[in-house]
Amino acid sequence: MQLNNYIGGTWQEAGGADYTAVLNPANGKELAQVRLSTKEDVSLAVKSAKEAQKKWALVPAPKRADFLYEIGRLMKEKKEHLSQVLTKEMGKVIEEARGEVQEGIDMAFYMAGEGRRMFGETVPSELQDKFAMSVRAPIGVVGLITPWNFPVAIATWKSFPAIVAGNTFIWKPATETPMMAYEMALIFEEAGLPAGVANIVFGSGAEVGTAMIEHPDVRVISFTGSTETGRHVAETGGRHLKKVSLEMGGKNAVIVMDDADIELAVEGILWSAFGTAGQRCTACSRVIVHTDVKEELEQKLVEAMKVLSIGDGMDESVKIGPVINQKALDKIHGYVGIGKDEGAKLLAGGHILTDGKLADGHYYEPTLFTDVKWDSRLAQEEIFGPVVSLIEVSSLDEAIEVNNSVKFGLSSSIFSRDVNKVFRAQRDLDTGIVYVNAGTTGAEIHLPFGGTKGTGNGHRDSGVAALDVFTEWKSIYIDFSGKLQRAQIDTD
Ligand code: UN1
Repeated sequence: MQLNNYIGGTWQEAGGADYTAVLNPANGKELAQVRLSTKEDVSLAVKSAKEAQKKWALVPAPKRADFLYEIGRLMKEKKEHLSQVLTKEMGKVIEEARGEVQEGIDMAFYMAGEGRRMFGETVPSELQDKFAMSVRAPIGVVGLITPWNFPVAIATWKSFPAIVAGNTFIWKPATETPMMAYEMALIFEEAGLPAGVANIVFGSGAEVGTAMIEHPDVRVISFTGSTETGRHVAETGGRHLKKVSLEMGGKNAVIVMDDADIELAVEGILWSAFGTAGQRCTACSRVIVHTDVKEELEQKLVEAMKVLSIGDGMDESVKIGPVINQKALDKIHGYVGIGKDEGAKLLAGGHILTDGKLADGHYYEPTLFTDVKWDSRLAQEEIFGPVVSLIEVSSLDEAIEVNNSVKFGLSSSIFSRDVNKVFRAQRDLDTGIVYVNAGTTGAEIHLPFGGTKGTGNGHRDSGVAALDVFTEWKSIYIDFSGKLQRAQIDTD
């Protein structure tokens, strides 16, 4: 199967000479071939998006929303198919794949609702017989660059607000997960979305991503991915005076206080640290534990980790699937080595798994370190795999300080039954998302998603906040006095 670009409502073969193969991370089998696009392919897509945007902007927002309702309905109808493609392509277990597709469906219906809201403000004017209001205006052609770990959900967080607000888009999915983008293109086509509103260009970040960022007609870039690439996107986009919305790394922590429900904390840690094989931006990578419950937590975690089944995510009984590719596996294993060198104590895991059926895939054993120093590399750098570090603290203040010591600020969590501690924590934890008595994952689509410090640059995905990325504010003054009134002068 060869995947082609979707440009201007037609399927077009990319102009590049190279192909990449899409491989199932669970068993190494080839799923599809993708021909890589060039700068010229991006130009074609931008041209068609620009042309389409002129008309699309004039379609009333509730009518634009009707397409999103239809897209949501089709996603719902194809939910099982989409989930299976997602598991095969990306590796997450089928139950989680269904959850991710559901996130996309929810986003479709939620953003469709915005077609009848998209509130601006009407405010009094300081002058008589003058009317003042602000409206959200579309920006034009926007560029979306999405990662492989949530190949559908994150794309919907960006593309659906872009659509409802009257923009058209070029979407470059990650090279590891083009099949989900292809499936979405089929849905856009079936939903009857006008040609050129949605354009998908397959290819590398260096060629396609750069061409999108440098193209003068692409006015916004919304990017989710690594901090390193995000910095490059911001620098290049900045030079071209573009609006750049970045969603990057995390080093998320669960705090377990001495008054916590330990069983609940164990469940929360397991789910958020090892679910998706630790490959969520929101994954728990540190556990900050109070001295008085450290030993108990360690024992219970080690015990609970023993029953986590690892394997191909298509098997309904499997809890942890493979990691995306060999490079990821090497990186994760590299960090385990760093942890050992830094003197952290390995309590469980620490191996690449190659036994039996696992031999052809990329599997890493869920891994737990303890006695980790808060400022060590293991505790400070993003690993993006099933590796957790326990850090001991003796007070809430110290826990918050350790949580906030990393350069990222996406998600944090506290397990405590003391309402005073909980309220202090939700105020003082410096992340964009805070959970109380739950793990660090599981953001809902109608709230802003994003983080502080090295995680982002002040923008948010999903929620109404996403509209801020894909609209400009326009302030409109209508003078019906019949004479020239001068603001700040003729006010008496
Ligand atoms: C991500 O890992 O980049 O909050 C997205 C969550 C999911 C989305 C994660 N709803 O874990």
